Amino acid sequence: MTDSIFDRIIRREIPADIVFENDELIAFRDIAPQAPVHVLFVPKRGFATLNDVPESEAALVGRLLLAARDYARREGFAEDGYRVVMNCNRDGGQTVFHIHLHLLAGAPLTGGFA
Ligand code: DGP
Repeated sequence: MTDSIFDRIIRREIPADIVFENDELIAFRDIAPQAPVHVLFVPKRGFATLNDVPESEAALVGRLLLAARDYARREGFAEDGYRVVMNCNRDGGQTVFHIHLHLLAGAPLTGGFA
């Protein structure tokens, strides 16, 4: 389990622009957006990296992905399109060691987001 900056956001110890929350997930705007829409979807039960997620949590990872899709639908950009990315460890560009899914949208994403 983690005690990351995202755990501090979950505990409301530091502010964030929260756009979605339920019992097991939270989503907030990235502090350094790489696209017009850049939201991070974060499980409250934190694993440091995707490598640390046990098979028994497969459904949680599925719900994380579908929460991002549902947000895209609610916000009205699902049909135009979006990108979801999860970085893992150094070569994946991961900087916060609490798994999170990036949702990027709002413009054609032609470059390679890392
Ligand atoms: P990654 O490189 O995949 O670990 O992505 C971490 C992202 O988290 C990065 O895009 C910047 C964002 N981030 C880091 N610290 C904070 C913070 O305190 N608040 C918010 N909203 N985002 C943060």
